[in-house]
Amino acid sequence: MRQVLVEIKGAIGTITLNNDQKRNALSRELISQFIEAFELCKNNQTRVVVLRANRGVKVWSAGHDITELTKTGYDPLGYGDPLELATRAVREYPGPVLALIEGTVWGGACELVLSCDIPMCTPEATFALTPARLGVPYNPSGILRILSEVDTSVVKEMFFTARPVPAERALDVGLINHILPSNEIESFVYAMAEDITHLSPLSISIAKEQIRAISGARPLSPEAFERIASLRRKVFESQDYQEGVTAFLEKRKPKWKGM
Ligand code: YXS
Repeated sequence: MRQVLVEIKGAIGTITLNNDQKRNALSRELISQFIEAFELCKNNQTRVVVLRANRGVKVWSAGHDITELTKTGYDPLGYGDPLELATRAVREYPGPVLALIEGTVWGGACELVLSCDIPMCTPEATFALTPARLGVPYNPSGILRILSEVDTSVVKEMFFTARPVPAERALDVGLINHILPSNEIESFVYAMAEDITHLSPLSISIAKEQIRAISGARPLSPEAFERIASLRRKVFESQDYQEGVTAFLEKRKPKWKGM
């Protein structure tokens, strides 16, 4: 079964997450098909991509595939990690990527949504950043990307409570651009996509790249970077990290030791 579907109609591509059984967990296999889909759209000079899950899902994506989170001692969110590759495919796509979100969004899938250029959702959608549920040390570039879209105090609340943020509040804090009822969201998203296809592709693609370069430009001294790297190593080498992942897979609550 294809875990990611892609359909190109005229200048608009639709990429659909299609592994409902595993709640569209972002596994290596799903991400490899995801990146292929974006390559196909790029090779077809597709101007706009709509990224969605199947119509009516309860879970848009459950985030990183927890069964693939590496064991203690290895960075779970390294530069070459599937989640990083997925967000990079979206950010580097030369045209706008519109996210059509129904259902709940978890963990690294929130960052994937925030990597999209224009995220839109139905009123039932929620967004939860969940590293603290699993003992995962989130990565600095991911945090920087989230901070470039959402206020620091809101980002702290999301990381520290792991609570799902409802659509209304997500709109207020800049996580998403529009909320539409489920019977209107498709026509709204594709009307916007259609409008974009009538505008200058060059102007739009360099505006996207400039916004990406400027919003991500925050000075970080080598010393600060090394300190962050050592803090993250302390976490991904911890027993708590292994306990968080194991507890999820054993469908039980984790017992944190803080070490
Ligand atoms: O038992 P089976 O084989 O049917 O599989 C179950 C789940 O194990 C599986 N599944 C996942 N497998 C791998 N990775 C996942 N993230 C994941 N989520 C779910 O899908 C099957 C159906 O799941 P089930 O029965 O729990 O479905 P549900 O409808 O009752 O509940 C849906 C969720 C999303 C509320 C629940 O599955 C859930 O809480 N999933 C984990 C959400 C989460 O914590 N995601 C963060 C992943 S780690 C990540 O993204 C970053 C590394 S970080 O942690 O830093 O944010």
